[in-house]
Amino acid sequence: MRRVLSILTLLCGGVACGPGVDDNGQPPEMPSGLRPRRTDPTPSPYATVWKDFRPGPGAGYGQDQLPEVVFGPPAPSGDAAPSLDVLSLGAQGELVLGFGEVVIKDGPGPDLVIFENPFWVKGDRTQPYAELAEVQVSADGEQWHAFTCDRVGDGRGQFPGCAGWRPTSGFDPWAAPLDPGTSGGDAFDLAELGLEEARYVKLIDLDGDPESGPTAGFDLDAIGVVHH
Ligand SMILES: [Ca+2]
Ligand SMILES: [Ca+2]
Repeated sequence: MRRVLSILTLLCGGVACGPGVDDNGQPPEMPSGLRPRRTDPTPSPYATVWKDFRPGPGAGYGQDQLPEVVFGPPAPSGDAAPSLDVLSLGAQGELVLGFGEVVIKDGPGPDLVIFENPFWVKGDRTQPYAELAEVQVSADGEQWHAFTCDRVGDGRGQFPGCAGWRPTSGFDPWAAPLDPGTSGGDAFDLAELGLEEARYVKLIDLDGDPESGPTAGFDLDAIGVVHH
């Protein structure tokens, strides 16, 4: 089952939760003394570089916590409720993150994992509360390669090639390597695109409803690298 309206709208009371980004899509400047809440090992296998954000209509949620809300590991809240530690992209919004010195490499099987905040509606694994995005990767931040996303789905709650439908599991986020089999989230394999490595990931919301602001569209929690 797909739902256009975001449950987070209820939690934000239908009003903007954050101060927003500037005209260039940049996050607000961090107040002095404010540090990211997470202590990441070096190098972190999660996104650490803020590259670009073009919020779509209905965005707003999470923007008061940029950029660290999308850095570091995911903050799973179980299969039955959404993580609130996310950034909503808005309808057709776009976000690009990087990984610094960490290069995503094509190893056996999946190479990166996208963590949105889907959950199983009433515990039914055929009914994820899915909000989909297309995933693109790039080695230089200029030339992009898109995974083919089946946004219609298979009718059993799976949307192959898309991000935003497989819940995050409770797992040790610093166990190396990151294992999509235990972490949950949506896994992607560079080999499907014929690529050996990538440095940037772009997410493009597919089905967000501008009327469901400030939580419209895909809600990013984290991006993790499996092979690097
Ligand atoms: Ca691979
Ligand atoms: Ca969501």
